Amino acid sequence: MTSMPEPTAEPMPEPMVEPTPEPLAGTGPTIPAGAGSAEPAVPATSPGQGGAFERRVRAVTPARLFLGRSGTSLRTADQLALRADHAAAQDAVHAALDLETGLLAPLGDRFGLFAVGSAAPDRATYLRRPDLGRSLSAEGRAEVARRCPRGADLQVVVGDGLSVAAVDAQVPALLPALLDAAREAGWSVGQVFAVRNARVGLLNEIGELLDPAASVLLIGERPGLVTAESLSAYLAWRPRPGHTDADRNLISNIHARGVDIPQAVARILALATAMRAANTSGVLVKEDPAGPSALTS
Ligand code: B12
Repeated sequence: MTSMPEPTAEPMPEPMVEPTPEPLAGTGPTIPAGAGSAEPAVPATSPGQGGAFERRVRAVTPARLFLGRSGTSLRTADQLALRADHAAAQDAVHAALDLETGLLAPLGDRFGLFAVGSAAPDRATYLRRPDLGRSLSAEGRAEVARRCPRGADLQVVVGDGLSVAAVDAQVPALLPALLDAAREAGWSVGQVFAVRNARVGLLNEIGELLDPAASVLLIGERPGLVTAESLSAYLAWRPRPGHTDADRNLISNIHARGVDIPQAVARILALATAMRAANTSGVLVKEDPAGPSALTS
C-alpha cells in the first residue's frame, strides 16, 4: 500500500486581523447563476460585512452606505425605509405652518409669535415662484410694521421655507433658548414673527422695514433623504434691498443628528457678535474654527 503524499508544505498567509480598508462589497456569499443562465453569479451582501471600516464610516455620516443587497436589488427593509423617507420629505415641503394648534402654538402664548404671509399666495405658487417668497404680502408688511418695534439689536423671524417639519421639530426648543441667550448676552430682541411661504431673500425687506442691527431667519431647509427636519439659521447684518447671499451667513443642519440646539444657539450668537464687531456680514465674516466661545469672549 502506497502511503498518501504529505500535504504540500506551502506556508499559509498570515490571517489579516483588521484589513484597512476592509472590503466594501462583493465579498459575501455568492448566489449562483441559474443553470444555463448567461448571467454571471451575483454576490449577495448584507450590512455589517464591512466590519471596522464600515463602523468608522457610519460614525461620521448617516448617508445610505453599506446597505447590502439581495441579488441586484436593495434589501426590502432598505427599500421601504427609502420610500418612507422620500414620503416624509414630500410631506415636509407641502405641509402648512400651524401656529394655532400645532407644536408651535405655545410660542404664541409665550412670545406673542404671530404669522404673516409672503407675496406667494399659496404653497403651489410658492414652489414655482421663489421670487414671491422673498417679499412680504402687502397685508403682512403692514401687520409687521404695526406690531414689531424698529431698531432692535437682534430681530428673529421664523420662516417655513422648504420644510414645515423642520420648523415644527426645531423651533419650539430653539427659539426660547435663542431669545433667552441673546437677552442674557445684552442684545435687545425684537418682536418675533413667522412668515408663511418664506425664502431667505426676505431678510432684505425685514431689514428695510424694521431696521434691526442683526437679523436671524430660522427657516426649513430643502428636505433630503437623511432627514426632513433640518433647519437653518440665516443671518444678515443690517440687511437692505439689493443684498445677496454673499452678504449673509448661515448655520445649517440644525436637527437631531446634526447641530443640536445648544450648539446652534451658541453659534448663532457667536456669528451675530462677529458681525457686530466687523460691522458687516457675509463672505467677510467667518466662523472661528476654534469654536463659538472664541468669538463671544
Ligand atoms: C439649494 C442649495 C443651494 C442652491 C441655492 C439655489 C436655490 N434657489 O435654492 C445653490 C446650488 C445655488 C447653492 C449654492 C451655494 N451653496 Co448651498 N445649499 C443649498 C441647500 C441644499 C438647501 C438650501 C435651503 O434649503 N435653503 C432654504 C430655502 C428656503 O432657501 P431659498 O430662499 O429657497 O434659497 C436660498 C438659500 O438656499 C441660499 N443659499 C444656498 N446656499 C447658500 C450658501 C450660503 C453661504 C448662503 C449665505 C446662502 C445660501 O440661496 C438661495 C437663494 O437666496 C443647502 C443644504 C442645507 N442643508 O441647507 C446648501 C448649503 C446652504 N449651501 C452651502 C454652500 C457652501 C453653498 C455655496 C457657497 C457653494 C459654493 N462654494 O459655491 C454656494 C453659494 C450660494 C450663493 N448664492 O452665494 C452650504 C453652506 C455652509 C455654511 N454653513 O456656510 C450648505 C449648508 C451645504 C453644505 N455644505 O452643507 N446652494
